[in-house]
Amino acid sequence: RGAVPATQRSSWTSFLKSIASFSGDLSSLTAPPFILSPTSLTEFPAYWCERPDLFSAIADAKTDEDRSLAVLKWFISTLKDQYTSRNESMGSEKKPLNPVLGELFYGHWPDKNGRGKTNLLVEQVSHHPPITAYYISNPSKGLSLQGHNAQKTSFSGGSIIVRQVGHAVLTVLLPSGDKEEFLITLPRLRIDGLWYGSPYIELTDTSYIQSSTGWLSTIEYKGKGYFSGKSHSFKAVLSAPDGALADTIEGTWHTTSKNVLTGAPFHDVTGLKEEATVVDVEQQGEWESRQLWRAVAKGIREGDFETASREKSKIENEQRQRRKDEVTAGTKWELKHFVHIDNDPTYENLGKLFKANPPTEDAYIFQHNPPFGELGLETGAVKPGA
Ligand code: 0T9
Repeated sequence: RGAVPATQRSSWTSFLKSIASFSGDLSSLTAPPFILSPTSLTEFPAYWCERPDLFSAIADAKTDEDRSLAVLKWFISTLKDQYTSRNESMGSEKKPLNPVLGELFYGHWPDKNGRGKTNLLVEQVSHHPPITAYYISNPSKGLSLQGHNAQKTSFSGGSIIVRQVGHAVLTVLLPSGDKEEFLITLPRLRIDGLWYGSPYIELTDTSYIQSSTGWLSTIEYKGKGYFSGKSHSFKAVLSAPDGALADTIEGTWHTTSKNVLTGAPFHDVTGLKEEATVVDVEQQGEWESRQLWRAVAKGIREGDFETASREKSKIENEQRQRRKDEVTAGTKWELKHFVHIDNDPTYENLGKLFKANPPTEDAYIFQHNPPFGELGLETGAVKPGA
């Protein structure tokens, strides 16, 4: 149990017991200090774009097949950042701060080498269960990614099993004026290494990227002992609109992969990622994640867990009071940037093509509304060259 500090052993054991006997919203359980991260889940959508050149390259592909390959390459290249970056920066997976309703996170990646500027906007649209909605856009390239994330968790064989609920839709405005959409579903996660106090994620099962042109990527995830025998392995198959197999890619998503048919290298994430540019915390509004969690994060970073937990309670109490006041006043919290719809037509229509399970999902639609503009972030995707 090497990674658990001696003084936190019993508290880690009881935390694991509470996970094992609990199913539902893990984010609300109190965990021992050594496993706490100073970062809120509202920052996580930034992982979609920490390789902004690969995102922008989607717009430069010339054929439907090449565009689907570019989307697959970008998607696979996000996985290392999404699922292993806490291990790299903090030594293991950690428990993120549990966002409050209305929490916001804004950022961007600057224009460099003609790749265009990429904007990131995130809003916490539900607290219990936690649901995070995001909109990422590169207007000069005609690209936008809209999605939301929630999790359903259970415990099995000593690991936490996380089914991701939600999906993303990537929209590409083509030079012809046509619009191509990609429905992106999300892999399942297994959180291993809990007993030793050094949790890490393995991806399992299958996820899909379905284009409105009919091209489909089917991505299978395996850990140690399958395909290549290595952890973080995947195999992706690209099929044409008529179902014919066009390409097979194999490798490990946190390093490199290659095209099995041609032997050509496919993705490579051994190089550096690029974190989003975010305004200094001093200049952030009170609902912006780093400002909102400032005192808690400072406590966690400095090992002052008394302050961290006192500041966390303050935020939680303030939230509880807010919800009570709304009930008394008969009002409802208004989302700032998104509108909820019960049935996403893009999910339903594209999902049919690969028999998505579930067959329908809800979505949060970005409203292209202020103060998006005031933040110096361009609204919406515009036609390339327009
Ligand atoms: C969307 C991602 C998601 C969010 C996190 C499961 C998890 C919350 C959700 C799925 C992102 O695109 C990708 C990466 C990591 C996921 C988190 C890993 C994790 O452990 C947490 C859960 C809620 C816990 O904090 C479990 C308890 C903890 C002690 C284990 C480290």
